[in-house]
Amino acid sequence: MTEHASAQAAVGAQLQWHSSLSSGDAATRVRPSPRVSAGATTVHLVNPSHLSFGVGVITPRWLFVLASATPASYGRPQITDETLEPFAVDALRPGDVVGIGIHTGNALRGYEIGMLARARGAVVVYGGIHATLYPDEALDLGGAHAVVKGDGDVVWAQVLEDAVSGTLQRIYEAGQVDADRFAPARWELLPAGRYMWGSVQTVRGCPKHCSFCSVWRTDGQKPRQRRVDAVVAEIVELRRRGFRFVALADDNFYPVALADLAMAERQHNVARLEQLRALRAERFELMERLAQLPPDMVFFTQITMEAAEDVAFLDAMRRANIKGALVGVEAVTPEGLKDVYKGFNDVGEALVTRLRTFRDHGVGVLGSFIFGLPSDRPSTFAATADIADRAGLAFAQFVMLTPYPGTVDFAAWEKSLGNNAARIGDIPVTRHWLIPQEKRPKVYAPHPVMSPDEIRARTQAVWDHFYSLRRIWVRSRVTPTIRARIAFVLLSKLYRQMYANTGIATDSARVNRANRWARLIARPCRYLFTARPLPDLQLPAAEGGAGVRARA
Ligand code: B12
Ligand code: SF4
Repeated sequence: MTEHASAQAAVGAQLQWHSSLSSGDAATRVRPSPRVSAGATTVHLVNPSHLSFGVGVITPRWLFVLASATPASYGRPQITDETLEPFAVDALRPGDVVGIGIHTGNALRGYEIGMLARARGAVVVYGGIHATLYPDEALDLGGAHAVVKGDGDVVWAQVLEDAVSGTLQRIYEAGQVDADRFAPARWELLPAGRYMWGSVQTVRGCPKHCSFCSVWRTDGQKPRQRRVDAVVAEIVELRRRGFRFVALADDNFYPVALADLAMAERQHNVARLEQLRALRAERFELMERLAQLPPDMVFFTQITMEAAEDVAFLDAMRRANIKGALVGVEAVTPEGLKDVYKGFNDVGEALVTRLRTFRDHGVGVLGSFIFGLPSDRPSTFAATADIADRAGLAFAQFVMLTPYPGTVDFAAWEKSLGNNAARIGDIPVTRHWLIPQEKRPKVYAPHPVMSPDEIRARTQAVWDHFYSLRRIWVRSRVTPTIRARIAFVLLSKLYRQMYANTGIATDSARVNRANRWARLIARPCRYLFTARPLPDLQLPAAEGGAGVRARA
C-alpha cells in the first residue's frame, strides 16, 4: 500500500469511527501536541491537491501571506503547492509545524496530509474557508492539533508561539482582521517559472448577499479595503520578477455602487456618505497608480454588474490595465435572479447592453452563469447561450448550482434532506467532500423538473457551443496582435478543459482526458504570460510625489 493510500485508509477509518459526523464531542477531547522549538523547527505550509499539474495558473495567495505572517525566528517557511507537486511528508521531522489551508474541494486531501504529518510527530494546524466552517472536522479527521477560524494574518504568530510554549489551543477564533493588518505576500518565496499569474488582494468582503455564495458570511459584508501603497508595492514586486499578469483576488472590486451613494444621500446619512466616498476615492487612486505601471501589465478581477452604470469607474479600470473581470451574471431571467437573491442584476436586452458596456469601455468580461436554478427550464439553456454570444463576452463559465457549505442554499438543502440524505459508504452526500475523489458524486441542488443528468448534458452543450474554435477565433479579435490572439485561443481552451470537463463531467475517462489536455496546454501557456523581469522597476508615484523603489 502506498503512503497516499494508507493515509486514505486512515482517514476512512476515522470517518467510520466518526459515524455521526457531528461536531459536539470533539470539543472535549484533549490532544497533547509535540514539543516545538523556535530555533529548530521548520514551518511547512501546504496547499493540498489530489492532482499535480507541474505548472499552476494562479498563485495560491494564502501560502505567501501566511509565510509573511511567520516570524523571522522560525526561519524560512517551506511552501508546497500540491497543484505543482505532492508534499514530501517523508522530509518532516518531529516538532515541525505543518499549516494546511483547505477549501471544500481539497479538504479530504488536506486531512490525509494532516494525518500523515501527525504520525511523523509534526504539529498540525488547519486554516482556510473550509476549516473556518467545519473546525471539528479537521480535529476529528485531519489529525489537527489546532484550527484557525478566519484570517490567519495576525493570529499565526500567536499559534506558533503557543506551539513553542506548549499552550496550543484547539480552536483560534481569528475573525476578520482590519485591512491595515493584512499581511503582504512574500513573493520572494515563489518557485521560479511555475505560475502564470500572480494574485494580489485589494479588498476583502462583499456588501451583497447572494444565496449560493459564502463570501459575505465568512469575509463579511463590510468591504475591507487595503491601502493603495501596500497593494502597489506587491504588484511592483511581482512585475520585477517577470509577472505581467496579476489577478486582483477580490470578492468584489466595486464595493461602492452609485446606488449605495444615492441611498446614503436619500437617508441624509452624512457619516456613511463620507465613508463610501472615501472608499470610492481610494479605488480611483489605486487605479491611477496602476495606470503608471509598465503598459504590458494585465490585471483581472471580479466585479458586480452594477459597475456598468459607472462609466467613470470603467474608464479608470481600462487606464489601469484591468483588462478583464469576472461578472456574476448568474441568470438571464428575473425569476432566476430572484432564486439567488441577486435582483440588482439586469435581464434580457438590458443585460446584453450592460455587459457590452464593459467591453465598450475596454474591460473584457468573463460572464459567470449558473444552471439548475429552480426556475430554469430546458429553454433557459439556449436563451443563455444566445445572450452569452451577443453580450460581447471574452470568456464565459457555465456552472451547475452547487450547494456550497456556508451558503444559504446549502443550509436549505441540508435541512430539506434531514436524516434522509443518500449515503456513499458511511458518508451522507451532505458531506460529499469527505467521499474519496474517485467515488465522490457531483452534488447539485435538486431541481423541480429536470434531472441532474439532463442539466449536466445541457450545460455541457452550452460550453461546447461557446468554446467552439470558430467562436473563440472570432472573439479573439478583441486582442491587438497575432501573438495575443494565439494566447487568447490557448487560454480559452485551457479554461474550458480545466473548468468544464473537470468541473462538470462525471465520466472519469473524460476527466482524465481533460486533465492530460490541461497539462499539455498549460506549459506553452506559461511562456505567453511571462515577461522580462524588471528588477529595477520603481514604485509609481502617489499624486504629486516622485517614484520610489519598492521594498526588497
Ligand atoms: C482568487 C480566487 C480564486 C482563483 C485563484 C485560486 C488560487 N489559486 O488561489 C480561481 C479563479 C482560480 C479560483 C477558483 C476556484 N474557486 Co475561488 N476564490 C478566490 C477568492 C476570490 C480569493 C482567494 C484568495 O486569494 N484570497 C486571499 C487569501 C489571503 O485569503 P484566504 O485564502 O481566505 O486565506 C486567509 C484565511 O482563510 C486564512 N488561511 C487560509 N489558509 C490557511 C492555513 C492556515 C494554516 C492558517 C492558520 C490560516 C489560513 O489565512 C489567510 C490570510 O488571512 C476566494 C474568496 C475569498 N475571499 O477568499 C474564492 C473562493 C476561495 N473560491 C471558491 C470556489 C468555490 C472556487 C472554485 C471551486 C470555483 C469553481 N466553480 O470552479 C474554484 C476552485 C479552484 C481550486 N481547485 O482551487 C470559494 C470556496 C468555497 C468553499 N467552501 O470552498 C471561495 C471562498 C469563493 C466563494 N464564492 O465562496 N478561486
Ligand atoms: S456572489 Fe459576488 S456579489 Fe454575491 S455575495 Fe458573493 S462576492 Fe458578493
